[in-house]
Amino acid sequence: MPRIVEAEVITTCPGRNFVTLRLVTDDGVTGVGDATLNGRERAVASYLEDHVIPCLIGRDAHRIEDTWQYLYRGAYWRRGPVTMSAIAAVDVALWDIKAKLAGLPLYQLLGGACREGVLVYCHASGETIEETVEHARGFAREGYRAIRIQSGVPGLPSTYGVAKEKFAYEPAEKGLPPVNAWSTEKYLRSVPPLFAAAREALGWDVHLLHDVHHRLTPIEAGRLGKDLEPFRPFWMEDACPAENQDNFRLIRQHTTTPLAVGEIFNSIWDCRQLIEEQLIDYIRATVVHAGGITHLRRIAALADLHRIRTGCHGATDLSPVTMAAALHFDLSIPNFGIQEYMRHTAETDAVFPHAYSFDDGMLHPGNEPGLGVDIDLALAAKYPYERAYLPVNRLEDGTMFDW
Ligand code: CS2
Ligand code: MG
Repeated sequence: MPRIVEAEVITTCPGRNFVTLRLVTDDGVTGVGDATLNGRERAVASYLEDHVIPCLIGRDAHRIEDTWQYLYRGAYWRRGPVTMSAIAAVDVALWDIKAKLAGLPLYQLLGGACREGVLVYCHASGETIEETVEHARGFAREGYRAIRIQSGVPGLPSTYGVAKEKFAYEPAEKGLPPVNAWSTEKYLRSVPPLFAAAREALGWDVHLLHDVHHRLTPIEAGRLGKDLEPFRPFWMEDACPAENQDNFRLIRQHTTTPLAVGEIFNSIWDCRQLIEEQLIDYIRATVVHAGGITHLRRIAALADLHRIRTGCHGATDLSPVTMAAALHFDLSIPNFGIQEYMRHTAETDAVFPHAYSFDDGMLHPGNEPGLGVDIDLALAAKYPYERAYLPVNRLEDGTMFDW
């Protein structure tokens, strides 16, 4: 029986912070798990180093479910993004070890492939509609079949989702949290013309997605969903905050635009009502923030009962370890919908060498035993942690708002 004999938390910052748990068994097999919680990275690192790791040493690495239950029930203080990200890191590292010991790519242990590849969507953005559409055209030429479109809002100095550099929008700023400005009225006026221009330029064979990022009331979300119906969005994401899952009943009453939510969810309890009442169409919970593969499979199974598909979060603040694990998960479940794929920088890819690859609008995890991803410890050590924050958002009158 393989016993866990070493456990290490590696914090590295190749352009942005990542926290990785690395486990080693007594026969030298290693497993990695992502523990990155953007803007609160040290909290999860400490939860693992100071509280979880002492309990892992000596445990049977094959006992994934028992370890999950031990860390979930044994904490007493259940759920929350820090706890569930720490549990996720242990869970994924143990699945990596188990698959390596079996000599199989992880998806084969999860029931094998249900599809040939994993449909992904990328992020197109720009200060203006024209810039955004041009950015989207480039991705369409690269073979992406699904593109998220986000543009600047006329009259607002800054907003979510518009990349500063050409590469990708990176929601983590060194120093103290930058302050964005928000106006729902200006935003609601700006989105339908963006979709009209994108459909005009890209046609109907590409899926178009949009992220509202928690900023509307339910009735405003109903309004936007109705306005976008002629353009057939693939989904409207995070239409409003979802602590009160009832909010989505009101949105549902007013629009058939598909709804996606859940990237900030950390357990099945955050989405049970949304799923059981079919208030959403895609659940966005992720391997890294919703308790790992073990718990995310439960969420996907509940969603499948209610004809809801997955659409896992995949922003650059989820490391390549999460992307690899997500792809094995995505390949293996019957109700897969789509996978977000914000490409990491070359520095990040060098720190996390991986087997997953992109072709014809899809990703595949590869067939290396385990996850097919690792962390280069020597290279990781060259990028020390640098505290960084997500932006905050205020209305034009200064009222603190949702970002
Ligand atoms: C966004 C993320 O990718 C998305 O859907 O919501 O960029 C999100 O803002 C970041 O992951 C937050 O850390
Ligand atoms: Mg989002």
